[in-house]
Amino acid sequence: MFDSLSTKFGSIMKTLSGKGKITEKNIRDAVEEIKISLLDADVNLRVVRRFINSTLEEALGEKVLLSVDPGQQFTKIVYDKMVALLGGDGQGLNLKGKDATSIILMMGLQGSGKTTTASKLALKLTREQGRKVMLVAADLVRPAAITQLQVLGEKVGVRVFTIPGEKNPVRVAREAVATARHELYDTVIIDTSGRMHLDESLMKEIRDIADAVHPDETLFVADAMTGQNAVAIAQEFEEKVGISGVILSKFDSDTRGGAALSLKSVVGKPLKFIGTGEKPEDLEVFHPDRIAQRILGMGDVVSLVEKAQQIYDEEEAEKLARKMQKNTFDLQDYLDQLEGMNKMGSIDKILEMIPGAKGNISEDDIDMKEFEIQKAIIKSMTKFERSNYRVIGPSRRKRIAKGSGTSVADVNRLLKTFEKQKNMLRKLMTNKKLQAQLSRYFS
Ligand SMILES: Nc1nc2c(ncn2[C@@H]2O[C@H](COP(=O)(O)OP(=O)(O)OP(=O)(O)O)[C@@H](O)[C@H]2O)c(=O)[nH]1
Ligand SMILES: [Mg+2]
Repeated sequence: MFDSLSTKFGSIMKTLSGKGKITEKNIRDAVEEIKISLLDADVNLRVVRRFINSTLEEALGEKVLLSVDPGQQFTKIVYDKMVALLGGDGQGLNLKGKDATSIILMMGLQGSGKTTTASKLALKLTREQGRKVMLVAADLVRPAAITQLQVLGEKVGVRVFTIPGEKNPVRVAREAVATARHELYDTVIIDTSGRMHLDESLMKEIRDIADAVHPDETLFVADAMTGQNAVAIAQEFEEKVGISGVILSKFDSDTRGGAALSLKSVVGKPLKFIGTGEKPEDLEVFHPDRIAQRILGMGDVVSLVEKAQQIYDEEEAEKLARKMQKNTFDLQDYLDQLEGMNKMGSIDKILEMIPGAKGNISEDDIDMKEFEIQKAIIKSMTKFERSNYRVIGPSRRKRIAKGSGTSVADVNRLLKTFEKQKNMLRKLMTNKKLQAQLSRYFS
């Protein structure tokens, strides 16, 4: 998501950065280009207009035109506006303490991802917050819906409440909540049915369930792939039922992302989570600042480090971040990264999070076979060579190539790639803002 938007923003910002002086015309041109790329990305027209006007107003102020680094000032303004557009500070769920029973109601159109997301949320709340969660099968429309939730519930180790044969979803919801209170579950997640299109009976059904159980969170699940349509539907749910937050599913899809950028602004409700895949773990808290950084091509180092942290143990991740900060990242670290990569998920997802990686690293670089070759090469190096790549001259290259069953050209290529990465990391780490972010993260 946001791929082409991010590429375009990257080049717009690049034109302005580094200029000692920029004129009003430069800014107007850049803002015009931003406008076009937002519209191209399918962002709601009203949202674009508001975004553009407020950016222009601020950017034309003296602060930018007369500042020492106008390009940077301009980027900061666009970044701040983007964060605001996406919803300001990230927001989690508003649930009661564990001594009471909190209720989450999932809603949305058919196929938007309600059932999958309900189970992802159950896993997250169980695993990360130690909550005792009950899933409730209140989709009684689609015949296989109950079984689907049961299968998912089993996968994530969460109980699924059903009443066999019952046709009234309100009764299922009510009884589930009563059971949960009685058996001291602190969280109840109710999966409801979706319809192909908005219709009165769907709205009424959801409203009746909400009236019966008084949910703490009514989460609207929107499919990122439906684009602008998702915005209109969310608005409808907000008017008819009331929503407390939005979850954007299928964020991993190859869509332009305009819906995500418009939702908060049009519906006025925060985006709380994003679904990033089909597996139960693929649900992330939505952080407006990180997404804004990703869109502006500033990358998403914190998410990346967090992801790494889930895989390696904490100590390892911290070591890596410190190395990145101190620029002592060596071939051994590179090897460790390569080995961890399979575990971290698709290369694409990772590249998206590395600032400057998109566009700088070509398709060839992300060839898995190439990674295997690189691993073999580093493994044929001595410990000394791994930590001092500069000593690897022609004769060592020959030996390493032979030892790893590769060619000298392969070794040369690996060293070049490594050097490029190292330089990229160095540049990244001299970026004060990111550095501050990292040290805040690891303090
Ligand atoms: N790639 C990807 N697929 C997803 C994501 N979330 C859900 N899906 C897939 O989308 C499809 C529909 O998901 P469901 O959870 O069944 O959707 P639903 O809203 O419950 O559908 P109904 O109950 O029929 O209304 C499934 O194949 C899911 O695996 C996501 O974040 N990424
Ligand atoms: Mg469902």
